[in-house]
Amino acid sequence: MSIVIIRQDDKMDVWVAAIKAIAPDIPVYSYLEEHDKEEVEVALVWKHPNGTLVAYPNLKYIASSGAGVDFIFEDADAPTHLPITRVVDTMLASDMSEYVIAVIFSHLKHLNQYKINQINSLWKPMDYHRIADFTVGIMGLGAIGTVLSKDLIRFGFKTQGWSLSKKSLKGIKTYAGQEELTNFLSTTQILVCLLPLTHTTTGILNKDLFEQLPIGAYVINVARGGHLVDEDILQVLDNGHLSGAALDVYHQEPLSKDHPFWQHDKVHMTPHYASVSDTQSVVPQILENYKRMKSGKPLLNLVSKSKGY
Ligand code: OXD
Repeated sequence: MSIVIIRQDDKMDVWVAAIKAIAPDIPVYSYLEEHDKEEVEVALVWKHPNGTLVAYPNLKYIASSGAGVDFIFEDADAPTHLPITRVVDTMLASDMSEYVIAVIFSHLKHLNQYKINQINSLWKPMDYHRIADFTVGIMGLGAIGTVLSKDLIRFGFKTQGWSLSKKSLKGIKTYAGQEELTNFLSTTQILVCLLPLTHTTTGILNKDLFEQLPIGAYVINVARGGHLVDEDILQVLDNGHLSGAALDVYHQEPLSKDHPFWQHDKVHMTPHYASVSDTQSVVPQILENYKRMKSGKPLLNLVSKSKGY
């Protein structure tokens, strides 16, 4: 009875070692090494190559090693009738919150523009903004959005949130559903997208949405590239409706070298690094679910198939 790890990045060995360190009795394999596929009960996946899960006939559940599970549903061959779990982790949430807050402060103080000015040897002081100048609107009020909202409030930001279904969070005004989206957008000067990627949210960051934000609004997408319509954001950045955007996720990762985002003065880019599952923090919950599966207890952090997250 074993766990297989299937991912395409360079962290396979780190995950195998992290599980072995805590649970030396549980056989754990990289999908690339020789192993008995019939013995495997759990697939711990992160952006696995499509089609790789079908090789395991006795899987009991699929575990995403991140917060997102969209890539599992995108694999038409994945056995999505099985239970799917995801990571809900305080470190993943606080890392994301720290990243978003760093980007917001950089925007307030024009640090991106000053870097560009420095490269051009340009001495050009600008008026700066203060925390009190902006209302931050968070789209997606799950575990990560909740931590971010608390941190923003601690810094003194006026904070509000929007989610697909109604949520109430201490200290912030919340909006829900399509019918309240316009009101939420019209009062949001810095928009942070933390939504899960599902059929409902694909392409939600589009021209129609951007035009409902106040002129000069700033957009931060740390969720998935699939939320954003790239041509639409370029259009509203170029016509001045948005003052800038910080993007950490893209339709294609790594982003192709000829994509216009790379050279755009108003786009601040990072390579899907805002918040990455830390093995030390996450492996205990992966093993807790393994134990639960073995003893017939309900799994933690189960994904709702109907919602897609
Ligand atoms: C995640 C991510 O979903 O890193 O955990 O994007």
